[in-house]
This record gives sequence, structure tokens and C-alpha cells, in this order.
Amino acid sequence: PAAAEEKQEVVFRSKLPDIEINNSQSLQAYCFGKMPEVADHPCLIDGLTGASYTYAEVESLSRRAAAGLRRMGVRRGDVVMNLLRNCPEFAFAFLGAARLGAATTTANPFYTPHEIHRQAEAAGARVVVTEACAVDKVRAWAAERGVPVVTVDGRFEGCAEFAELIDGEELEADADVHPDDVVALPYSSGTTGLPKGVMLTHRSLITSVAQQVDGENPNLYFRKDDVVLCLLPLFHIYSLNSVLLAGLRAGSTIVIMRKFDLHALVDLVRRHRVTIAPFVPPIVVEIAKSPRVTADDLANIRMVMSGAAPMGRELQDAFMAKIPNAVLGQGYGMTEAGPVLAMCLAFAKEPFQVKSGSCGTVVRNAELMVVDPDTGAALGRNQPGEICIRGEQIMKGYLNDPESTKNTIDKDGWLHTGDIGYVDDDDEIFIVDRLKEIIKYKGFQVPPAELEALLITHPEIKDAAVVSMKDDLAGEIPVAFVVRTEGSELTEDAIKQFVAKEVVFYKKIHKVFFTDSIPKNPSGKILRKDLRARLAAGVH
Ligand code: 4UV
Repeated sequence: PAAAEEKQEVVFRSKLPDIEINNSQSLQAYCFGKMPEVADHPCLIDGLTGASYTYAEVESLSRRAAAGLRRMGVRRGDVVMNLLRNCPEFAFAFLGAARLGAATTTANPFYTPHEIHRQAEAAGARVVVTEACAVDKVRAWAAERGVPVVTVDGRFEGCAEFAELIDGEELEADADVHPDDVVALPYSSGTTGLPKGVMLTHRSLITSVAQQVDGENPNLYFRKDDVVLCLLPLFHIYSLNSVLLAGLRAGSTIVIMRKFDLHALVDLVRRHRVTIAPFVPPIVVEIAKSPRVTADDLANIRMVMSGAAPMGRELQDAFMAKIPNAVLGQGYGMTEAGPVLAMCLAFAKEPFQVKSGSCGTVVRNAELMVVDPDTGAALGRNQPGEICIRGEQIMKGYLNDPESTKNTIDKDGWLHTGDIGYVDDDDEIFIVDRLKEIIKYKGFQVPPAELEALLITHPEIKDAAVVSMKDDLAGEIPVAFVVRTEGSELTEDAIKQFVAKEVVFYKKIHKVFFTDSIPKNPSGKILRKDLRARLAAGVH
């Protein structure tokens, strides 16, 4: 009993009480839970066209998308790929697939063909929903496999149009889903290696959304009269979960923006009287620095959320000066964690005092632990260690990869984040370092293992390692240490170009350092810490 008591003291919980969460329904039923009350309320507004859809219309369109996907052969357990920038059709397709008991795998439409094919293949995509900017990258792959391609913005040879997909009757009844059926399958490299399919179930996403926006005193207080800006890409779990699904559940209006541009942002914020702005740190930096964005432009915004990468205290303070009437705080998420681990308690309906630089307090109905990465011992307050999380919101596992799943979720159900942080005396979490190898460029994942695998396919590269380097705007940038084959005169530029051809823009290598060997431990693992230390010390 003494040991059990000791363990109790190192498990951190929310300051908010647990709530009842009905997570054995379907995600779509949960998200449309307020339906009679919000039926005629604006649900989605397409920032580009101004088209507006009420909650009743979105529900109906998702039923029609479900029927359309079913006609294309999608069944329970299947996977649909959304290869889309933000647009209303993203939501119709996602919710439509969910109604069939199918999962949506989301990918960046700016991926290269190679990146797209790899994910589509691994996920076993049965249908691809895409748009003009990406259709040519996926058409041949799909044709070879007999996978139908649907486009949302025009007619392309051999593809169906989304307008046709939603042209027919509504699906008469949703498929019976099990709470542990996968509904979203984003790809993430997690703590190590290549991107893997993260199985998020109806149960996990309902739990995560409820932890944020439900209860008498919601941690993330979205109201029916809020207008939430959906600028962050829906193919990343932050926006899918904390903007789209949370916004739907709360009955708010969601304004969809296709791509980031300061001018368009200000215009949309003013025109639609945006009240809630979920951002990532580089966007916060741009707004804080731009003389073109005035306090007046942002006057209606009452809440600014930042997440997906660290936001330091200086930046937070600089931004606050520009938007004094809004609350600025952070969410802390990880795709595998369902995704939200922690949320700023100043966002609560009855807000708490919080500190600048903190990434929030663990969400309710969950347990957080900080462990010594070397010994595995649980640590108390103010002691940095690996952050672990437990609760019904975390992923079911990686698709077809029990080994990686086992290395991430331990036998007691704790998911190990690979982030180093501590919990302070006020239950606020501060992230101070990262144990895992992932590089975050403006919040986007750059998996070093993927770039290393690509680099060593070059005939003149004998060995390579990719690590992060600090960068003022992007947060971190990927740089490579390269060992050339004997006699090779391969240049830095040639290497950069070789990589750039194969990867999406944010995975490009920014610098190459030539070296004689890559430091490794006896089992062959790259000693990234040593390389990062070499960069920090200026000795390459
Ligand atoms: O897997 P991923 O790309 O996932 C994310 C998810 C971020 C979210 C999700 C829902 C929210 O409501 C929200 O506010 C943020 O980024 O990358 C996971 C890793 O990103 C780093 C950390 O290393 C994670 O393991 N990261 C995420 N949020 C923060 C962060 C943060 N606030 N501060 C520092 N690092």
C-alpha cells in the first residue's frame, strides 16, 4: 500500500473534475449531438467563396457523401484518403466515411507523388478525395489499382466529381460502428522511424473532444455564438480535432481558410467576426511582427490558441500586447495521444490564472506522469522527465505495427510522448526538450529517418544523419550530416536538390555538413544528441 500511495502522488490530473463521457456512440452522432438546437445555425463557411452551410445542411451533405462513397464501394473497415487543403468537402467526406464505419487517412496535398503513394498504399486507401493541385500526383497510382479518385474543384479525366458524389439520396442509416473502430488514420512518425498510421477510434476522438469542450466548466470554452477560424490544415490532427470536431460539438461556426496569407486572414477575421483563432507559433510570430495587422483588425477575437510547437514566453508577451482583450494560451498535442494532452486553463468557462510559456494543464478524465527516461521512475513536481499520458483518448495503436505500438504504449497503458517537460506547483506543464528524433518545422513533422533513408539511396552518399537546428521563424529546420563515398565531390547544393525533388517543401534540407563518420551507439543508433551538440558548439 505504501508503494501505491507513492505512485498516487506522481500522477497529475486536471484541476477540473472528471465528467461523464458517452464515448460508446459514433463520432458523427456525438458531433451532431446538439442538432435540434443548432439545425439552422451556420456551421461551415467557406472563406474562399463565402458559401455558408447550416448544421442541418452539413449533416445532410455528410449523409449524401456517405451514400456516394458507398456507391464507390466503401464499406465498414475501409479507408478513404482525404488529400485536400481546407474546404467544406473535407468535412463532408470525413463525416461521410465515418457514417459507413470507414476511416479517413489525411495527407498533405503538397506532398510529392512518392510521399502520397507511400501513405495511400500503407493505409490501403479505397477511394481518394482530392483537388486540382494534387490530382496529377495520384491519378496514375489510383488507376493502376482501380482506386476511384474524386475531385472537389472541377472535372478531370478518369475522376469523379464531388458534386456527383453528393448528388444522390442520403444514406438511409449509418453503419453500426464499434467504439473501437478506427475513424481517423493520420500519419505520424511518433518517437522514432518512418511515418506510421495512427489509429484513432470513435471512442478516442469523442473522449478527446469531450475533454476539451464538454462539461459544466469546459476546459476549452467554445460557444454556439463563437466563430472559429479553421486556418490550420485539417490534414493535421490539431485542426481536425480541436477546430473541426470541437467546433461542431460546441455548435460554433467554423470559417474555413485554404491557405495562410496575412492579408486574407485579416480580411476573413473582420468579415466573419472571428472570435476564436487556433494558430501555430510561426503564425503568432508573423502577426505579432506585422505592422499591417492592428489591434482593431483583431478586435472580435477573444481566444488565441497556439500549439504543435513550443511558444516561448517572450513571443507570448509580444503577441498579447497586440491583442490585449483576448486570452492567449497553448494546447499541447501529439497525434498518437488522441491528440490533446494538455490545454490552457485560461480557456475554461470559469478561467484559471495561468503563466506565460506553459503549454497547459493535463486535460480532465486523463492521467499524466513524468518519468525519468533512464530509470523509468516517476518524478514529482518541477522535475523534468518524459511526459506520459493515459486515458481513453489515446490511439488504439499504429496500423499493422504492433512492435512500434508496444514501444510507445507500455503494458500499463501509458503512452510515452518523447517530450521532456515538468509539471509545476500550479499543475502547469512546461516542455523543455525533446527525447525523440522528430523535427518540427513550423509545427509540421519532419521525420529524420525518412530523409536519412532517402539520402543513402544516393550513389555517392555512404552514410547520413539528419537533425534539427534552431531557427527563428520555423522553430527548427532539418540539416544533414553526410559521409560521401571515397573520391566523391558531391556538393551541398546537389544534395539539397536531390532531396528537394522527393519531399514536400518543409522537409527540405537547409544545410549539409560533410563529415567522416556518423556517431552511433554500439547497436547502430545515430547519436543525434552528439550531432546537435556539435551544431550548438559551432563545430561541424
Ligand atoms: O504529432 P504531432 O504533429 O501533433 C501535434 C498536435 C498538436 C495539437 C493538437 C491539438 C491541440 O488542441 C493543440 O493545441 C495542439 O503537434 O506532434 C507532436 C509533438 O509536437 C510537439 C511535441 O513535441 C509533441 O510531441 N508539440 C505539440 N504541442 C506543443 C509541442 C506545444 N504546445 N509546445 C511544445 N511542443
